[in-house]
Amino acid sequence: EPLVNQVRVVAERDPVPWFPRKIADLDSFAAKTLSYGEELAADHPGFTDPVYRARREEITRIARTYRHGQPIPRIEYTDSERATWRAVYNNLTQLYPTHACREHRYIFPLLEQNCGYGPDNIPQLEDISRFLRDCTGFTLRPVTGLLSARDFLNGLAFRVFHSTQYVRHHSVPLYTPEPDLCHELLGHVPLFADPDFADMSQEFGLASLGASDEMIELLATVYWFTVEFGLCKQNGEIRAYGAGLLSSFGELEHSVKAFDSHRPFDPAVAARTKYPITEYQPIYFVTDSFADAKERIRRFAAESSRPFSVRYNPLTQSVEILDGN
Ligand code: TIH
Ligand code: FE2
Repeated sequence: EPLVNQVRVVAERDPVPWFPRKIADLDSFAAKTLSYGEELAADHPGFTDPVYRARREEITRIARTYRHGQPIPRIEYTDSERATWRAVYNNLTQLYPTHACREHRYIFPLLEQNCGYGPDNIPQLEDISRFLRDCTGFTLRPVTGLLSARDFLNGLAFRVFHSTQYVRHHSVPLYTPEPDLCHELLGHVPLFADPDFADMSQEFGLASLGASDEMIELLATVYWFTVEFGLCKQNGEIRAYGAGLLSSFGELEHSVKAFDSHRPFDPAVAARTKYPITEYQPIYFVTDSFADAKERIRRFAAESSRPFSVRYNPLTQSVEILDGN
């Protein structure tokens, strides 16, 4: 083949987007956080209440200056925030025995015993992060609001979960369209203590490193339909494991009995399904087990055209490039 053609082939190949290679590289994300609320309805109460906005500003300052390795600063929550937490907590814990998956129900009492979970106390990210590290090696990092899908997923490759630290607006305790501390602590945290679920989450992260924009979009969509809004079948019953369900009293109750909306989990199908972010989901994907979901996600990700593969080295907390260039 003439040299000129070969040169063109090389030049046309898309450059690999930058990605973090060691855990401290995640420090660079803070400067790129999307300003919060961009994707939400302008009439959301959180964005029109000046007192609430000021409080958010105060809390998110922590996330902007946080660096890897530091303890996550503790927050003294206000009476209003504690009342919101109590309402969310008391409502949801009533539903968990009949609506939450086995893994969530198993971990929850451990969080009450070890991390100060309870209706009268808002647990601190630092205590939870230490607990998770002992369980599965997952840790938390505070985040101001929405990261790009790429940055958020990249964090999971290092078993790092970016968590907000502010509480939802007091007017909307039972459903809110944005992540908040109730969503992170009641929805996400219990599952990150489960080894299979932790592995499944890291699969998303590893697949996202240096992936094309198109692949990031597909992975973020599969993530949405699993880690955020996934259902599973256990002992013949439909249960929730998605954090967006486990943190929303209204949608948790709705989702498990919305049989017409249930589909068997297939990443290739989920990846191309459209979804709303400010209302209940019209479609829920149902999986048998996290181990099975992880395997399907891994196979789905392996079909991507990324010219190299990666492996996480937990001893050095860094990513090794296995082949390619
Ligand atoms: N809707 C969820 C709740 O009310 O707790 C919050 C979110 C889930 C996913 C994105 S925001
Ligand atoms: Fe979430």
